[in-house]
Amino acid sequence: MNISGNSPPELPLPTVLALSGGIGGAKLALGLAHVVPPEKLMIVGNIGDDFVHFGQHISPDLDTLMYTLSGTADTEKGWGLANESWNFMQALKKLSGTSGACDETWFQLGDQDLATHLERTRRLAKGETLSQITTDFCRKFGIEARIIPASNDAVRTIVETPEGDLAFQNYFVQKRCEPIVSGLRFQGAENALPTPEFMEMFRNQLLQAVVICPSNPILSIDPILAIRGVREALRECSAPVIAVSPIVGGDAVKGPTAKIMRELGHPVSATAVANYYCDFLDGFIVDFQDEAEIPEIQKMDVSVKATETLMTDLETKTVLANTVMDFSRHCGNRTFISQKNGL
Ligand code: FO1
Repeated sequence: MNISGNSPPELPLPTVLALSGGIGGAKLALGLAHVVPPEKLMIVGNIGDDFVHFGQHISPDLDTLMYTLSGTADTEKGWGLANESWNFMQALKKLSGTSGACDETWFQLGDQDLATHLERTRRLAKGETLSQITTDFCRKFGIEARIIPASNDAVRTIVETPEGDLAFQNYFVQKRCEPIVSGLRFQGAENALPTPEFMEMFRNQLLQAVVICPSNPILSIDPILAIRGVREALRECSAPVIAVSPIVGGDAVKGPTAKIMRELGHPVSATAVANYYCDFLDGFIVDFQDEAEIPEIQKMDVSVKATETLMTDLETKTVLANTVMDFSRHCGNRTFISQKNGL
């Protein structure tokens, strides 16, 4: 309610839904934010990487999205804030030493970034949802598009290795992705509910496109798909679902995607990524370098387009985002595709 007692005007429902992890996905999310009117864009971020460190709730992918879309991200590192200071870390290192068994300085928290985690944790403890807090933070960062977590419930990626189970950040940052991955599980996903705003998108008759950003399919998108009802909603949604391959020239652009795919027995190829999503996919965008794989992917009844997928600056991000949106229009709606397939 506002001061006059009237309810605030209802915001129009967004019509483009993007699913994203951190660094790679956030690049396309930024491009989309430049080509889709901001009130029409909703970005759902992975929360499988979230963890509690020094008692603070850290949501790396939501923060990477928020910092990237607000233009405040450290684009060199891909995470954290630009022009960051590290006084907290330096003071912490002095106290904990470098050899102590309880040294927790392996996870770098910049001074300004720390404020995000402290304020989030304080508000979660007061009973606000992660979605409410993220929405409010984004507004304060001047972001007009909506960024929300995939769920307000806890979903935690557990990496199974020969050394035992590792929480995601212990695997990713502390152990630098070195242990062999024998399996992954998303603790809590089976009982977690998707955020209501996320599910509402699938009921929106005006939904134009669902975009799976070029994030790691196994580490960043799968924790979203594992949440109750999400994969089914994607299979049944009326709008075209378009994914962008994170593989370029048979390798991952950055990060451990290729290593993990290999260790889990998946070929490192655009085809393997398409196969991962093929039960709900209408369109798939591959890099020019992987063009030879198009006939194989088309066998999955998926439309495929080759383009330049490397995003090195704002222009390449917006060009790719425009290509994705044009391609989604080309892919048409699900009814047409179902008729085409005689389903
Ligand atoms: N990644 C690192 O490689 N090292 C870090 O010390 C680190 C700290 C960090 C702090 C806040 C935050 O939001 C993200 C941070 N990341 C760090 C990135 C993060 O661990 C991963 O990039 C994502 O979880 C993977 O998407």
